[in-house]
Amino acid sequence: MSKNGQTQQFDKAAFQAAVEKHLTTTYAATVENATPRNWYMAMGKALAEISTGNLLATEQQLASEKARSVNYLSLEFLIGRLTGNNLISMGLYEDVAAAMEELGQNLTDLLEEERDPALGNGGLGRLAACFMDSLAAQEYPAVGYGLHYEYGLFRQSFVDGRQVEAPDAWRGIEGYPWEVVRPELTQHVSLYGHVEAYVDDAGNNCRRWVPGMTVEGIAWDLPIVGYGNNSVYPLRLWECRSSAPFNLSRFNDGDYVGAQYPALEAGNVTKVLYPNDNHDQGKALRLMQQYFHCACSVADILRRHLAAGNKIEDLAALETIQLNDTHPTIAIPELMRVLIDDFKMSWDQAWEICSHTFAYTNHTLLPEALETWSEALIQQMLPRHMEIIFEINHRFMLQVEKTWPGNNEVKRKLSIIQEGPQRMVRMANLCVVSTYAVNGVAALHSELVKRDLFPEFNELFPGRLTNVTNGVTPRRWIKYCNPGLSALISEKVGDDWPAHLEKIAGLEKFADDEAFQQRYMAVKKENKQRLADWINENMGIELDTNAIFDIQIKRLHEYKRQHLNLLHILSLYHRLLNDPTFDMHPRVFIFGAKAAPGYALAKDIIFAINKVAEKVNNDERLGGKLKVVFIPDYRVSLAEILFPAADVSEQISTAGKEASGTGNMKFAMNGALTIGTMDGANVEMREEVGDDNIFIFGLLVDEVQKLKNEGYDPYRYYHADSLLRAALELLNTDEFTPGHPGQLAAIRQNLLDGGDPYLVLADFADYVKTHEEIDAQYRDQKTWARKAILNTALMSKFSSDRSIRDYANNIWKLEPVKR
Ligand code: KOT
Repeated sequence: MSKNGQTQQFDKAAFQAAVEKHLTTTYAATVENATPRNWYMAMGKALAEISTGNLLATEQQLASEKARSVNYLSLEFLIGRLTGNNLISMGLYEDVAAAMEELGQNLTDLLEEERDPALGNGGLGRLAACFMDSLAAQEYPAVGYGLHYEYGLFRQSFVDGRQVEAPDAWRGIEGYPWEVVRPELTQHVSLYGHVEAYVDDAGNNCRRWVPGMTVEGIAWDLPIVGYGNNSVYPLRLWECRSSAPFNLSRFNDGDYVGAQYPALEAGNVTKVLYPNDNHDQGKALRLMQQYFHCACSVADILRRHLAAGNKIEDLAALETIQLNDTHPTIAIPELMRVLIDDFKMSWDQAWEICSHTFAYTNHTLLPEALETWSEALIQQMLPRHMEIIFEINHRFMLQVEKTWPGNNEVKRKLSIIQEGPQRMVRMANLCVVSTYAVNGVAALHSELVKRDLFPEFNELFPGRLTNVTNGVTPRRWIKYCNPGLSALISEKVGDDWPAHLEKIAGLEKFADDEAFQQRYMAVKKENKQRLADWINENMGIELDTNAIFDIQIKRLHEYKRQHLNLLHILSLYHRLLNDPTFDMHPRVFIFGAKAAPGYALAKDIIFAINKVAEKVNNDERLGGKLKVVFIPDYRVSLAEILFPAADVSEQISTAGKEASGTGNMKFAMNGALTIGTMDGANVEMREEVGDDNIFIFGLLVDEVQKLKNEGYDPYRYYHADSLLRAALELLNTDEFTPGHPGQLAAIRQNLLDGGDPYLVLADFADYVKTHEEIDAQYRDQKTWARKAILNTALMSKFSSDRSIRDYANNIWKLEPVKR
C-alpha cells in the first residue's frame, strides 16, 4: 500500500475522461448543463468500473485457489452510502477530490447526492454491513447474500409531531451507480405445488417436488472494497421477477392486463423490506422472501463450488454458511432437498454435509421476535421442505428420547414443531438442531442464550453454543465520519490504526496531556457545530454547542426505553420551573428513531417527544437550559454526523433485553461517555474503559427477574417518588398539547396500569441520579476530556475486525487469502 493507502496507480486524466464519458453517454448530460446529481452518478460509475474489475479478479483468484469461504446470508444489509467509504478503502479520496475539483466539482457536495441504500432496519442489518467491510479488509474470502429490495426502509417525516411513512425508492430513476447486474447468474425458484413419490432407474423409492409456479432470481452485485488491499467481494442481492413475463395463452386470448398478473405478483416478492425490528409478523409474503433469498443463495453457492471444479461431497470443507438470525433458516431444508432430490444423496450423507455447513447467530431473546411459521403455510408454499423438516424433527426427537427417556415435557419444549391449535415451526430450534455452531452477540447475551433460551440444547450439544461479541468497522465509524479525530489519532499513533485498531490504545498515554485534551475537545466542538448547523438548516432549531449533547439514536422500542429518557427530560422541565434551587448545565437531548408502522405505543412515544420538544424549545422560562430535538428520518448518513457530535450516549435498555447494541460502540469510539444499564455489550465496554469512565445505573438482569417474580408494582415507585410522579402527571395535562389534554396519556397508562413491562419506573430514580453525576462531571472539562479520550483509546476490542477474526478462528476455520 502506497501513500494515502492507495492500492493501485491512479491515472487522473483517464479517470476524468471516464467521468465525462459517463456524463454524456450514460446520463445524456453535458459538462455545461450537468446537475450535481449527474456528476455524482458519472463519478460513481467511473469508480465502480475500477471496483468491478477487482471484483472479477478476486472471484477468479479465489476459485482457482480453491479457497474456503464464508457465505453470509442475511435478509438485511444496511450498507449506507458507498461512495465516500469506497474512496477511502481504495485510497483514492484525496486524488478523486482533486480530480473532481479540476472539473469544477466539490467532492463533499457530490457525496451528499447519494441516497442511503437502507436495506435494513437497524442493528442487525448494520452489523451485516460492518462484517462485510471487515471480511474484505482482512481478506477472508466471503460472499454476502441478500435481497435487492425495490424499496428500502420507509422514509420518515413528522406531521404535527406524528410519524408519517413514505416509500424509499433508494435506486432513484437512474439506478444505483455501484451495482452491477449479473444476468448469467440468474436462478429459477419454485413455489407451491405438491410432492410425489416415484421409483428411479435403480429401483429406489424417491420423492420429488412438482412445483406450482417458478420465479426468476436476478443477481445484482455491490462491491465490498477491502481497505488498503485490492480484494473486492460481492454483496449479491437477489431481485425477484416473473419467469414468464406473460401467460401466453391468456395473452393470445386477448386478456392483456390479466396476462401480466403473474409478472406483477413475482415482482412483489422483493418489492419492500419488512419494517419490523425485533418483531416477527408472520406474513406469507415474508416467508416467500425468505425462501426466495435462500433458494437463490444456496443454488449460487453450489454453482460456485462446482464451477471451481470441486466435488459436491466436499461442500462442507470449502464453504460455510452463516445464518444472520433465523430469517434465512429455510436454507437448511433447501440444501437437504437439493442434495437428496437433485444430487441423489442418502439422508445421512446430506445431513452430514448440512450439519457441518451451517452456523447460526442469535440476535435476540425477545419472545415476540422469535420466528415461528405455521406448518400449514409452509406445507402449502414449500411442501417438500415441510416433509424434510418433519424428518429432521423425527430423528431429533429420537435423540431427545435417548437422553431424557419418557420425558414428554422436554420433548414438547425442544421439538421443532410447536403443538397447539395451529401447529408452528420454531425456526430457532431448527437452527440449533441443524448447525455446527450457534452464537450470541455479546458475552452477557450468549450466557442468557445458554441459561434461559436453550438450556437443554446446551446439555445435548455441549460446545455448540458460544459467543462472538459484536463490533463495528472503524473505517466508516471513525475514519470516514470523524476526519478531525482521525487526524489527531494518526498524529499520535501512526496512520495504520484503521486496519489495526489495537493501535489506538497508544492514545491512553495522552489522556492527561492538557494540550492534547484541548485539541481533542476542539475536534468535539467542531463536530457538535457540524451537527448544530445541520439541525439549524433542516429543522430551524438553534443550538448552543456549549451545552451537553446527549443523544439516543436507535430503533424506537419499549425495551430500549426512549420513554425513560423522556421522563428524565420531563423531570428536568419540572425542576427548572418549580425548584428555584435547581441548577443544571445546559443540555440538548437529541433523538433519532423510526417506529415500526404498526407499533402504536412506539409511535405515541415519538409524538410525545416531538410535542415536548415544541414546548421546551420555545419556553423562555427555561433560559435556554433545555432543548429537545427529534431528528426525522434517522439513517446511516445522519448517524455519521451524530456519533461524532455526542457528549453523552444513551444505552438504557432494560437489563437482559438488548442483545448487544452496536451504536454504544460507535459513540464511545468517537469520545462520548455512556450512560447505560448492565446490558448487552455495555457490560464489556465497562470492562474495557473501567468503571470511572462510564455511567452505569439500574437493575441487573437477575434483579429484573427477581422483581418480576415477586410481582412488580409500578405504583409503588409512583407513590414513593414525587419527582417521578410530577413527570408522569405532566403526560396527563395539556402542557405540551394545548387544548388537547390526554393526548400523551397512553404512555403514562402503559407505565402505570399497563404494568410497565420494561421496568421504566423501577430504574427512574437511579437514572436521574446518574444524570446529575454527569452534569457535575461535565462542568470539569479536563476530567471530562480525560474520560472521553480514554473511551476512544480503549475501544479496540469493538472493531468488527476482531469480531470477524473470532468467527474465522473459532467457528468458520477460515484463512485470509491475499491478492
Ligand atoms: C429481529 C427480527 C427482525 C428484524 C431484526 C431483529 C433483530 C435485531 N434482532 N436482534 N436485532 C439486533 O441485532 C443487533 C446486532 O446483533 C444487536 O446489537 C441488537 O441488540 C439486536 O436488537
